Amino acid sequence: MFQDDGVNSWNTVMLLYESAIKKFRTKVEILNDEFQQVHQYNPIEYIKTRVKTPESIVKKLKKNGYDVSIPSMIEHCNDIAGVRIVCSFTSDIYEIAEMIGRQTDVTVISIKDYIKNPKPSGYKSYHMLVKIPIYLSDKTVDTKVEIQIRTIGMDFWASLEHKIYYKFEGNAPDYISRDLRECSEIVSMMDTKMLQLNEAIMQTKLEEAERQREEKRH
Ligand code: 0O2
Repeated sequence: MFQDDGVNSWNTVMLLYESAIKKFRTKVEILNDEFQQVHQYNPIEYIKTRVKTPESIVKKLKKNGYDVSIPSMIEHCNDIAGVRIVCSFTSDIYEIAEMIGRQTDVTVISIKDYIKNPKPSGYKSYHMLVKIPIYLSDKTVDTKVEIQIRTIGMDFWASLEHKIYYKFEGNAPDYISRDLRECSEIVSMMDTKMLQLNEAIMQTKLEEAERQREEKRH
């Protein structure tokens, strides 16, 4: 399938993508710990990572009309290394994205904001395509990672929609597609409500802390 006699052997390329995921996961965990110190809560509920399977890579290359070779997949398949960051609140998504963008060794290649511009399916998520340097023993290789940042609600919706999409092989009846879009709206309403609740709780906590400080002064 993938044959290449140059330095880009399949194993080396996969090692790079796996290393990029490892490195990125650690970065995000550190940011989460720092966020916990500053804001007194963990914005990240969980992180999922995966390296795309060879079958999936071949399918995507063929679908988009590219030849099936290692250089072609490095150039055209942007989501071989995938990191999904699932947050508590919509506001966390943008803060995390900014924190990632500020890392000096991360180069942001492109951003797709499917929260501000949802897909026709109702899909919402914030996508970042970045590259990070991977230091091997004799060279440094910039490696691409696709990051998807979303709330638990958006993740719940996307997981179910993905299953349904596959069940109908992309040809779901109209009423199912419509209901899924409606569910996406419900998830957005819930996200907004949860964010408002969290802000109200944080405000109450601040006021309580202020009241206690005042009591101590008198
Ligand atoms: P999988 O199995 O999730 O890995 P590109 O990836 O940039 O070359 P594309 O396809 O335009 O090209 O990228 P896009 O749409 O920005 O993002 C692709 C990924 O986002 C998908 O990966 C899904 O994970 C997710 N996604 C995009 N649209 C939808 C949607 O309508 N529903 C759901 N559930 N997920 C979506 P893959 O490669 O499809 O597969």
